[in-house]
Parts: sequence; C-alpha cells; structure tokens
Amino acid sequence: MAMPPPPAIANAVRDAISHDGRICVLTGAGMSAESGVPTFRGTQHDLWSRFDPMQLATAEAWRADAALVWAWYRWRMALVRDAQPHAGHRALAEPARRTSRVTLVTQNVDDLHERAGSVVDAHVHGSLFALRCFDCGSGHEGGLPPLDPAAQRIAPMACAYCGGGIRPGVVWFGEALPDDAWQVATDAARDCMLMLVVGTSGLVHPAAGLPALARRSGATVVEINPERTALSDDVDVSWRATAGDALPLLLGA
Ligand code: BV8
Repeated sequence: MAMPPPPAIANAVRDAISHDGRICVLTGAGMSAESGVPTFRGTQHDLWSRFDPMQLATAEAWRADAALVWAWYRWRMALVRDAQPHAGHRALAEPARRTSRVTLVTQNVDDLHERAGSVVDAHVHGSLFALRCFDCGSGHEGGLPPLDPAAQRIAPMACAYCGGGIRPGVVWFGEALPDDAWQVATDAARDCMLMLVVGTSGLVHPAAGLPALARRSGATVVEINPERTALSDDVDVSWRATAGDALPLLLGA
C-alpha cells in the first residue's frame, strides 16, 4: 500500500485548487498497467521487448506487411477491450467532473480514461479504435469482424470509399501528432499551475517535452511513477508510487 502523498505534493494540489489554478494531467502507458494493458518499456512482458516497434508501429511497416501490423493491433484492441479502468482512472475522473480546471492529456491509445468517466482533452498519440483509411484517410464507421486470436496475420478491412486498407487511428513513429490534440496539450502545459505526470518513461517525443514546457512556464511538475525515468531530474517532486495507489490518495483528499 502506497505511503500518503509526500506533503510537497499534497500542498501543490491544495495550492492549485485553492488558487483556482489549472491542473494538467499527462498520462502514459504506466497509467493502464494495473488494468493489465502492457506498457512499452520497462518489464520483460512489455510490448517493445516482444515486438519491434519499427516493424509494427510505422507506415513503412504497414506498406511492407499490412496484415501483420493489423493482426498486432487487433490483438492489442482485444487486450484493451478485456481490460477495466482501475481506481486511478476513476480518481482522475472525479475532480474533472467537479471543476473544468483539469486538462487530461494522454499518450495512451486505449479508452480506459473515457470508460472511467473522464473526458480526455487530448489523445496526442491517437486512439486504437478511431479507424480510418490508410490511403484516403476517410473514417471507418463499421464494426470489427470477430477476431481469431491465433491469427499472426489478418487482412485489413477495405475502405468503403477507395478500397484502401483500414488502419488503427494511432500515431505511428515518424508521423506527426494530430494538430488539434498537440495544440491542446501545449496550451495546457503553458497555462497550468500544476502538472501531474503519471506513468510515462518520458522517452517518446515530442510528448516527452511537455513537462519541461510546463516547468519553464512556471508550473509545479509532479511525477508519479514506481521507477525513475528520463524526466525524474527535471520535475519538482517524483513520487515512487503506482497510478492505482497514488491518484486516489492524492485526488481523493
Ligand atoms: C514524430 C501509438 C515527426 C502507436 C506511439 C527527439 C528525440 C529523439 C527521438 C525523436 C525526437 N523527435 C521525434 C523522435 C522520433 C520518435 C521518438 O520519440 N522516438 C523515441 C522512441 C526515441 N517520435 C516520433 O516518431 C513521433 N513523431 O516525431 O514525427 C514528424 C513531425 C512533423 C511531420 C511529420 C513527422 C511520434 C511518436 C508517437 C509514436 N506512437 N503510440 C502505438 O501505440 O502502437 S508512442 C507509444 O510509446 C505509446 O503511445 C506511448 O506513448 C509511448 C510509450 O511511452 P510511455 O507511455 O512513456 O510508456 P513506457 O512503456 O515507455 O513507460 C511506461 C512507464 O510507466 C515506465 O516509466 C514505468 O516505470 C511506468 N509504470 C509502470 N507501471 C506503472 C507505471 N507508472 C505508474 N503506475 C504503474 N502501475
């Protein structure tokens, strides 16, 4: 069971709320770890030690073997569908319901924040389930055919407009982040009085630059992560705790 929040963190949250300051929450894969969604780095079960991101999470990989890439994303979609939001997701949803001063920015492509009742202001790396055509970009409304979990390769669905392959709505490496989401994220970083950085290794750019942007803009930056990260030296307080333990303690108060 996590220790109570370090006083510096409890004070920072209390300050922000008492001064009606804006709070920006930036989450990464660690936010969904306790829901059973594998992170990308850090454990032997993580995605990138089992699969090569450059082989699966790039437009080049799709051009080279769309069926391999699609099968991998169908597998991840099934994982997320079977997962449930945890107490940390719910703890984040509560204050956001009570005050519009909280901006939720996530690097996660899952929908666990939304299923916990949060409004996500920016999915900077896109969303698994926002399907669109790889060629013409048209959105794909239809559902997903049943999944054969053993399939290593699955032919993508065809676009109703141009016949192109339907891809997941995520941002692949080498692709630009969605302008609107990135604008919301950078505005929130600049305007916030407090930024909570939850469950990110701080290795994927440009999102990894948001905590430094917030700090340069005068915000107090608090990291919540059971491990040290690339960000730990550039935050005001780093709390060695999990999202599921820390957030209810911090936001429940
Ligand atoms: C771009 C969608 C250009 C896909 C993802 C500057 C320097 C170096 C490299 C670059 C740079 N600028 C750009 C790059 C290249 C690249 C990049 O950053 N590479 C890195 C790997 C070196 N960036 C890009 O390619 C970006 N695009 O630059 O385009 C451009 C510009 C204009 C026009 C055209 C092109 C696109 C980056 C987005 C890639 N897509 N996801 C998919 O999911 O399949 S990123 C993907 O990895 C996830 O979305 C996630 O965001 C990221 C993983 O990071 P984290 O979330 O931090 O997760 P991680 O596993 O690493 O860490 C988990 C943490 O949680 C750990 O610290 C762990 O301790 C902690 N934890 C574990 N359990 C818990 C916990 N914390 C709390 N509670 C727990 N229970």
